[in-house]
Amino acid sequence: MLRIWGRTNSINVQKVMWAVGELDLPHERIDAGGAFGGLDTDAYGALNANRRVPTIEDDGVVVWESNACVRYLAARYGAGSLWAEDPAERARADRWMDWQAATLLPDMGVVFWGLIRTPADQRDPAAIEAAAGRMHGLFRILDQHLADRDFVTGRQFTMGDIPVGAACYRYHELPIERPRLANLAAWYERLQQRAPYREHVMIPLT
Ligand SMILES: N[C@@H](CCC(=O)N[C@@H](CS)C(=O)NCC(=O)O)C(=O)O
Repeated sequence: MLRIWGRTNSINVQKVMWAVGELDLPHERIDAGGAFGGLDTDAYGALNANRRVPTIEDDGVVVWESNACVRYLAARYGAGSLWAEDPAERARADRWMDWQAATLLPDMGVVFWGLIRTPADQRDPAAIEAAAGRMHGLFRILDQHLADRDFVTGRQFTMGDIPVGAACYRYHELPIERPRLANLAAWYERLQQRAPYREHVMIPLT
């Protein structure tokens, strides 16, 4: 049985659970991290020396790093749906997965942590505003990419939509002003038609 360690309000856990939902995999999710703790035990450290969530274990295979978990599940269970066998097609998904983690997350993290997880009297408004400005610019790039595509790789939903899709929900839920990005909005509408997205990603920001 596939096991996933992680708390539901973590975007990185949400990516994995969304993939699990899309693939309809039998699984057990174990609350870990945040208020649940459990990351400092020897048993968890043996699974993931970084002591972060998510971690998955599938038939003896242990994977950590959320995007690596999504890729593993897609490769193992999602050939032809989440996973493209053609390297060029798969690269079209990979680049947006890496873009979410390496390019978007630094600024999005400042805004999310600043506005959602930091008490009002301890916030750095200038840093939040500057990061929000950069974040809008990054979503504008994704918006332009989506101008002639239903999903990030083309006509079909793939693993490439998962990290940026999870980030897109947060973007729309953050208490900030956003530019009107029509292509992004249309894609976000399409994502909302997917039950696993609604179940695992579209939950209150905490
Ligand atoms: N790059 C890692 C980041 C993992 C990470 O930082 N996870 C956070 C939650 S989003 C965590 O474990 N925080 C400590 C905790 O939950 O106690 C990934 O994508 O999986």
